[in-house]
Amino acid sequence: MAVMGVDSLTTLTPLLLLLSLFLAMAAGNTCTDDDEIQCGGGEDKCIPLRYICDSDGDCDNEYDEDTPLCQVWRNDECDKGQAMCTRLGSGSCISIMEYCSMSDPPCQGNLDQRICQMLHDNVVDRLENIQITTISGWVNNLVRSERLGEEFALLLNRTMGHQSCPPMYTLVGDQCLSLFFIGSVSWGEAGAFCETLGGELITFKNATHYAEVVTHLKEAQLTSDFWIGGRYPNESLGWSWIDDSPMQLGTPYWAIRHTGDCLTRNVTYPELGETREANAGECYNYVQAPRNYLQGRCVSITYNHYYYMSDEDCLSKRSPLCVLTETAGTYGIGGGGVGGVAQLSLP
Ligand SMILES: [Ca+2]
Repeated sequence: MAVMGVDSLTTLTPLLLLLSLFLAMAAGNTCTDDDEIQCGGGEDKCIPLRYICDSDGDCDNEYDEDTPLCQVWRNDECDKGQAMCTRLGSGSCISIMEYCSMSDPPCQGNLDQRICQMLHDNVVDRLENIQITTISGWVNNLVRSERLGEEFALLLNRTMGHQSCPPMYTLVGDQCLSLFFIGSVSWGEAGAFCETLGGELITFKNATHYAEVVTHLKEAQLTSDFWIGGRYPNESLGWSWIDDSPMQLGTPYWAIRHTGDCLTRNVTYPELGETREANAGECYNYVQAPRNYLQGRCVSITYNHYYYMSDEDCLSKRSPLCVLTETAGTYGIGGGGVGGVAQLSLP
């Protein structure tokens, strides 16, 4: 029998210590074993799934023995840790883990979906604290589409309904706007669409007005691109609003674009009749929209450009951003929210 000498033991001990420290660190935070789940509540400890509701507090916070959680975990239909799964015309008790991961088709059954969320998050929590946040494989497409419907209704309410505005419009500042993010059309079609709603594509009166609308888009958490009432009809009008008044160019309205080219910029001093390169010919990698050479003759505010204005191809498809132009009238009856009521009063 080989006996390890004293010398080799003393060399080995620090290595073993280091190794065990490494293993301990690796076990922290996330559980590497598929059959394990983290304790939660700030505890890094991982416990085997079978320790959930085994009447023994394994997590220091004892979330693994939470009474409401265990009522679900130990259900009447099946053994502890199992749930009745009905799919493809037959039902059987399977482990909760399997139940939650089953898809195409998913299990039909009475298991509280918060359990599946907990397993998905891989963190034990008290049942009342679990929020269903994930749309994943264990939710069928019906549930998924219903969830999308709820989000859609929420967005519609934020963008196309207000008691002070007619249907399809919401109040932003002192104007009724329609942020028709659900459809996208060419610039000309967008204008026609606004007209059918008693409005026109929006024109910005000044920087404050512009900031107000952009802030609303951000708050409504929209991610669409919108057509506004600016375009380049010909050289004599240049960039102008649909009433032919000139659009102000530059900051704070227009987007900047990065360019691979290194470009110098000119400054002009009309009093001196002089134009020269800015900052002694220093070169810059950004240009500001609209382009000098016309690629797009229509003005859009895009999500890509954080809703700064940019010149875009008039045939590209974007959502209409309409402003109500009718100044009087009574709209709808009763209610509120989408299609809501009210005497319309605009300045
Ligand atoms: Ca336990």
